[in-house]
Amino acid sequence: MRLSRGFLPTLKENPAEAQIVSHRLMLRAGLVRQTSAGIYAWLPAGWRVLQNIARIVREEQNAIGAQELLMPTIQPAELWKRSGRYDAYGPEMLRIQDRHERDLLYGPTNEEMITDLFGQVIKSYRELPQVLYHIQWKFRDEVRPRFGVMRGREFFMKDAYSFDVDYASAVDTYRRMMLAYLRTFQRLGVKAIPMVADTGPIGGELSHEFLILAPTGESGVFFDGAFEDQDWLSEPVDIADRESLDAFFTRMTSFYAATDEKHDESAWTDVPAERRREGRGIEVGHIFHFGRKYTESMDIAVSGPDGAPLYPEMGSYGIGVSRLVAAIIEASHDENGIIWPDSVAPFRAAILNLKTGDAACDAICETVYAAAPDAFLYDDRAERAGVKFADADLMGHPWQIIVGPRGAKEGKVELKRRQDGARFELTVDEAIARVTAA
Ligand code: 5CA
Repeated sequence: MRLSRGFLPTLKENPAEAQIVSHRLMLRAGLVRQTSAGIYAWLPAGWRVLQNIARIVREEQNAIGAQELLMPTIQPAELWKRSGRYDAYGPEMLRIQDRHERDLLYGPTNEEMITDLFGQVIKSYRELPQVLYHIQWKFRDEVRPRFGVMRGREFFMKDAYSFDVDYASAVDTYRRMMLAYLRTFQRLGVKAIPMVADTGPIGGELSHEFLILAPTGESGVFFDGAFEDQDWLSEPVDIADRESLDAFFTRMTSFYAATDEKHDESAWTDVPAERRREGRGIEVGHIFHFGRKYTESMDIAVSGPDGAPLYPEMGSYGIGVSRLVAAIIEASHDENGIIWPDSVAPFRAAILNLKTGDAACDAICETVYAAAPDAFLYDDRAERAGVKFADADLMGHPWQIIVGPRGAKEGKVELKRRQDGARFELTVDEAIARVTAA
């Protein structure tokens, strides 16, 4: 994309309404704009990040056999009356009436709808397990939406739902999902630590939340630093084998990790002092096993091995996709702006033309740009070099390809890595190869 033609509005000044760094940087880097309290439009750069996150989430869900579908945002109230949650959910639910005075709602979550769909399609225990998910907008009328997309009213969530024949099989599904989450967050370039959690209005007895360490987090967290060194992408787990899943879960839960609500001071003192990590965390994912809560209340059964009705065991598994954009920024920025992990960056590199109109600079920039016009943001504006450097740092591209008149004469460019400021003088071809390498 050419910056001169782009819908990429950067701001020099800090917006007064933004209290935390990710909110400030998201507005300043032109990722989002608020359209009403707690509701945001995603501008092109922000939408690219959101889609990159969704793609990684999707790949890891598919890898454990979950199937993607898409349910609507608007749901009939009748479904929630069947589960008994329509009244219980309270003022966080946005209730709507259509022209025929039928009660609808903007979905805050989808347990009821998926259970109903499941019941329409799956008739026998032989068709279990089923794991279904979608990535869709949710609405929760939060009393105090704040911190930008971190706690919005409308937000983008991946929510998966599982149906198993019995408890043991549901636990296997839960553990597979846990592994998928650890892999997802690692690929997103952040360290999210799973912690035993309360289940709240979703209900159920087995639950973990995943927290990213950041000073602005809403929960206090305590965990064993050894967790940060684990490589879940090369963890040898056979997801089709119960014993292998059990060994993985036992190893994973052997590291101490708890939010302040669940903190156990005596277990904490067993963690070697140099490995104790204490701080605040942002919840980016939450998984629940809740058994037959919805299948029973909504009377959704399949036929069991003996022909009698069998109520499947369920779990639900959320990832805050839009919240992750803010959480990644909280965990990865400096005083100049965002530092995007390669996997989620809206653009791989910015091409900074330090002297537009100079024939050599223009020619080199066009050559580089032509190599990957969708992955590169070409700063072709007639602006001062200082403005271009500042905007590129603010927007956080992993690489900057800097093209100035002196180097251009010799066919050379300067490559800068945003993460550590490392600089390399390279030929045009070398620079392209370096930046486009996996
Ligand atoms: N049905 C379950 C799991 S599918 C569920 O709704 N879980 S949840 O309430 O924990 O939400 C899942 C994730 O969505 C949370 O971990 C959080 O990362 C994100 N989330 C929840 N509320 C908001 C909000 N107001 N703004 C942004 N993200 C949110």
